[in-house]
Amino acid sequence: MKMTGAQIVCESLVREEVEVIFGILGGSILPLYDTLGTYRQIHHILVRHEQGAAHAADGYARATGKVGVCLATSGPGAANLVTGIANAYLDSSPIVAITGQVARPFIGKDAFQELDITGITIPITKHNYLVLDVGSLAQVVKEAFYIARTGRPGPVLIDIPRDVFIDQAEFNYPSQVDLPGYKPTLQGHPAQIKKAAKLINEVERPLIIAGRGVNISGAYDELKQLAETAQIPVVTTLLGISSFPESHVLSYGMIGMHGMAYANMAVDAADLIIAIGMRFDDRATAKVSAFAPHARVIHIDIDPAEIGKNVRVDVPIVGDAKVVLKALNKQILAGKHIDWIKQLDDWRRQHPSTEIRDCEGLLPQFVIRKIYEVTQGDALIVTGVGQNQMWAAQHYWYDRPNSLISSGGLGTMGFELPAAMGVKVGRPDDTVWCVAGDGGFQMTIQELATIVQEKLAVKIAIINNGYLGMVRQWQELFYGKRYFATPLLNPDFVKVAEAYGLRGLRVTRKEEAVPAIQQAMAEAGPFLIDFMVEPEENVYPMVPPGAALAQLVEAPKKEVATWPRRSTP
Ligand SMILES: Cc1ncc(C[n+]2csc(CCOP(=O)(O)OP(=O)(O)O)c2C)c(N)n1
Ligand SMILES: [Mg+2]
Repeated sequence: MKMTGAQIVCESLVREEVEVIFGILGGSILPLYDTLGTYRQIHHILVRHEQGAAHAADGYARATGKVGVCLATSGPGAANLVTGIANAYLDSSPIVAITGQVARPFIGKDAFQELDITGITIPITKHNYLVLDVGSLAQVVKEAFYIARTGRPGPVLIDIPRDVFIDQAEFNYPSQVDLPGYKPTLQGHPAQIKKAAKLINEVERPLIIAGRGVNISGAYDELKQLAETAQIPVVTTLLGISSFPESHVLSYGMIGMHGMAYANMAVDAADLIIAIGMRFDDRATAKVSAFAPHARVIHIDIDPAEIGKNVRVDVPIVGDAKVVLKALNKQILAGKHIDWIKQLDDWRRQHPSTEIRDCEGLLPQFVIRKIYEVTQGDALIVTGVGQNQMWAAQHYWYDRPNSLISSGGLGTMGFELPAAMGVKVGRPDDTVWCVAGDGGFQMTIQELATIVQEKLAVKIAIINNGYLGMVRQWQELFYGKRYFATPLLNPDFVKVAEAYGLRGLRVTRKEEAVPAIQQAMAEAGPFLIDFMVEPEENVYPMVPPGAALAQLVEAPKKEVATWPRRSTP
């Protein structure tokens, strides 16, 4: 049957089981929107800025494992997607972005709202397409979804000229994809797995570093089995948080610039690193030449380009984390490592890292802790970037798989609100808390309107320190306390909430925190709490830039904790 390009796109989206799309329309993409409006099985969410559409699609994808979809018109609409696409690219999140383009005869003429978006997004997409023939449209959509979700997931952009939406072609949705240059390896090489097992069975101080790849592949049980059978302590990267239950006796928290002291010390002392689905990002490794100086390294990753990129690897295994771990576990002997684990426990006792000091004022760490207590850990946490992000990573206790959603690779302020919106759309039955910075929140604040319009019960905690806090911390520690351009004059966020049509509360004192969080939870709709926290609180531990993981700085005396976050074994 003949269909228009716009119908072909919609029919293809239906075949891909797309239920929700985030976007904003405009001239070039209007033919698609006109048709999309007749497809009741696809819910279109009108965001207020295209960056919000991309982050929402990204959040949706991370929370559901499905491909998130966003739409934008040509020129400024497409350009506004760029930050969100880059964010999805760096965190391996599967999204498909569809952009309108000026009609074919206008391409290359600097036409109104013409922008070479495929050129712009080459380095930040897994693949992109400019569709010049309506006859190839179905095939392109099929490939785009396949590429986005398979192998190492990532964003794919499809740019479609206005007249291609109007042209007609026969619609046949391909049942298969065959891309000769793209065949992701899922099974690890048996000889490499054997080598890895031998090493694991031999060494004395093994350490697992779990990254986002474990969350993506859903290798929770396999990771647990490996850790428990061989008695190997587990640390995670920021995006690896919630890939292994943090209450598990073998869990030693996050490594990196603001990682747990004992986790970083463990990396420094280990004789074997088993890195799973992580890419040795510099925020995780700190000074890379001093990373794990005594360890041999097994690196399991689905992307061969990651092997040996930053860190020398002894046993590379290219494959899907779940598939590789299943095979590996068959060759793992029951182990003990009593001295090694005792060493880590001693370090944890000596350097607790996550205790919160007693303080008259409202501490941001305390706020996160109280959100954890009130939700009993049964929430999905979506963070901003900066101090709020690090406190959310350190002071909430993630036992549920894939329960922390955060911008790791790009570190995009403004991710929090639209991403939380996408998470709530994808997981409507879950409690979703958006932990926002007062700076980052203002970068995408307009999505409050979308949240209200869509009746999404996102709970928002603004960690309002009146600063671009993480940068202020660097100015304090490394730039002689010259707070240039970091203090923020903020609007009244409670009034902002009210203006947008949601309930809001301000919390200035410790005693008010729990009742406010409880009220937010009791409210059926969205709710915003403006937590006026201690303005100059710093994130510790901290590995100063350029230093090695083990050269971490712990909280200075005034910040020494007196209130244990959890009992240490
Ligand atoms: C879009 C963007 N611009 C600038 C930065 C640099 N940066 C990193 S953290 C930070 C401060 C964030 O302030 P806020 O959102 O209030 O969070 P806080 O650190 O105070 O918790 C800035 C400016 C960034 N990460 N992203
Ligand atoms: Mg701030």
